[in-house]
Amino acid sequence: MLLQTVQQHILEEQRRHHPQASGEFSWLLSGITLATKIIAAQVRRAGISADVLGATDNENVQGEVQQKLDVIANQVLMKFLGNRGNVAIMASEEDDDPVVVERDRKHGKHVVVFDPLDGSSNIDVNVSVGTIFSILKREPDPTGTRDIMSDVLQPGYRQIAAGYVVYGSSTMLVYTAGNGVAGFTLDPSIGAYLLSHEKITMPECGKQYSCNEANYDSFPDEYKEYLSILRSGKTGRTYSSRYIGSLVADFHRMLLKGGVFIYPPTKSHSTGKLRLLYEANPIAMLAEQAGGMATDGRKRILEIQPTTLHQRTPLVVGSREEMALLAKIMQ
Ligand code: P6P
Repeated sequence: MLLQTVQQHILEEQRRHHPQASGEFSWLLSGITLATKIIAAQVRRAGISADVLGATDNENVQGEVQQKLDVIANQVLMKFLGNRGNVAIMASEEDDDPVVVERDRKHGKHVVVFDPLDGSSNIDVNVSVGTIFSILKREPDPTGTRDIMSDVLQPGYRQIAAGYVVYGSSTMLVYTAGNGVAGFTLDPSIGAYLLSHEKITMPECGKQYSCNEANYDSFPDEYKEYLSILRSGKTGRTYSSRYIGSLVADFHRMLLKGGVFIYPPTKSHSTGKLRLLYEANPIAMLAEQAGGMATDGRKRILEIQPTTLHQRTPLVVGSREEMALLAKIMQ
């Protein structure tokens, strides 16, 4: 395997697929790689640094108690994406509204939507967490007067790139720019993400499903039937249940091993718990680019037209065979 950094990989990709491309995208992504290296360093030392472990006294727009690391991760991403010069708007799970980079509002061609530290309630118990990002294009706005929400509320098929960093047993960046999925492992000894998974493809089927079964009683009947078939062996495969409660970690397993991740509507979240713009959309782009599928149970995630920044959706994402079975049940 080539010892290739993210920047080298992107430039290689652009040379192959977009020879006319400027270095804009690779410069933008360098903001994410730098920010997530800083976040990784903070996550790795959370237990020994009282100023980063634990919760703040604040709640975010979701009504969730903000962990100190949530705030740190959000600030770091805002700083290193905001100074790229080609990002006009940033929207975060942690903030009520999008942030406009005023000096780049007129000419900036990108919008970045992100969940700075997904699953952060797991940090105190040393469980993997992640950063999820979605990159959208926008037309320049010469007058600087366009409604910014029209640039943010784009359906997922409009993403030009998407990815995540999983802070697990190793720190891995997984991203796609529409030409397949690549994985990079952070080498802390040199502070660089190095290509470790050149082309990630999701197996056609798997042996694991991932779901919070504590919500089973409030699942719609079709999901109960679906889980019953997976458990029964009627597919010809026996399944194990794996659920960490951290989307990036649960999805990363599906991406590499195959299977299905299921977050249906529940009693407490009747429209689903996961957020469309900065969780479901980037995960769905990665899944499709790796040969898998992602729906809200019925509709392709990437075709959902967002109406609000923090809107939620049911999410079922995984291998083609498991997704085909669900589609058959939902007919
Ligand atoms: P539950 C973490 O809070 C998160 O947003 C995702 O990372 C994860 O998949 C989900 O919520 C877990 O939700 O209801 O199973 O605890």
